Amino acid sequence: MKKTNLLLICLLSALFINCEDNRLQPQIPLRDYEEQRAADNDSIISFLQNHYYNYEEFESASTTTRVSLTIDSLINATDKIPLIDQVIEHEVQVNDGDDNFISHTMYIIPAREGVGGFPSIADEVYVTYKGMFLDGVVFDESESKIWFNGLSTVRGFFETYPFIKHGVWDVDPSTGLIRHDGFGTTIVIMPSALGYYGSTSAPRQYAPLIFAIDLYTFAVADHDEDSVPTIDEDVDGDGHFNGSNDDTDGDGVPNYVDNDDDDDGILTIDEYDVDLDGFPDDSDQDGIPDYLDAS
Ligand SMILES: [Ca+2]
Ligand SMILES: [Ca+2]
Ligand SMILES: [Ca+2]
Ligand SMILES: [Ca+2]
Repeated sequence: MKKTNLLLICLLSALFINCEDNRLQPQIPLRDYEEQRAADNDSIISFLQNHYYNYEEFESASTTTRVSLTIDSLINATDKIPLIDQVIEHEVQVNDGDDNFISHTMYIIPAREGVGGFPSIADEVYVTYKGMFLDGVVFDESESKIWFNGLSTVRGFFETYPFIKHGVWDVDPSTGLIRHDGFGTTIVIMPSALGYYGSTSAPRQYAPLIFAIDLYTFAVADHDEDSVPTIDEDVDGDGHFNGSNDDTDGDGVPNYVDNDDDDDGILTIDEYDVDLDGFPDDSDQDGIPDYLDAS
């Protein structure tokens, strides 16, 4: 089967102007988010109770070796630890398209702890990954390391970044090739609303997704290159970058892609931290930093 990089659908498809807000515009109405949330969560809980993953392989593998996730039924392996006993729950708010935010639960398993720090949800990551449906069908996998731009994948994928520690790398003097070591691997099981939901270009509509993500390194994203990290341009801190609260000057361009956030004619990069003390400047000391203060 030809492998396509379905995560990149987000970048290429007109359905996903920006995946981070999951505002889909399909031909037929989307299913009710509340009903789908409940159905997906029931499917996921049942799946977690009845399956296990190859955790022994992850435990015994060398820290330089990538392990490919496999998940099997507990029916013939009753001595294995069920997924439900290994998951951490994480709530994520999703916009249902009418600016109602519905809380969805994603289930996270840190399969292998990395040695470095965690990216933010907005950062650029260098990863390998495997994506599966609950029935075990692999719909996407990259065994080769690739970069993903910040916020360019389905939400449940980038919401997992703060749960994966990166690794370290060096150059093998004998071959000149880069060697990676100590990278973290995290498994996430997510409802369809954090995946492709009802997108007509989805590999399967309304399907909960499983990903295993191996994180080699990352770069702090700054989409508009205004020197403010993208994660700090989520003004209200709700994890959504296109919200009405995230456009300080109200010009329709959210701060993370607006290089003059207060529309005062001075580029953000020229008024954010001019004295280079590591803090946003606030000349008139009114509590509003200069780059967000048009007055
Ligand atoms: Ca926001
Ligand atoms: Ca703006
Ligand atoms: Ca900006
Ligand atoms: Ca400005």
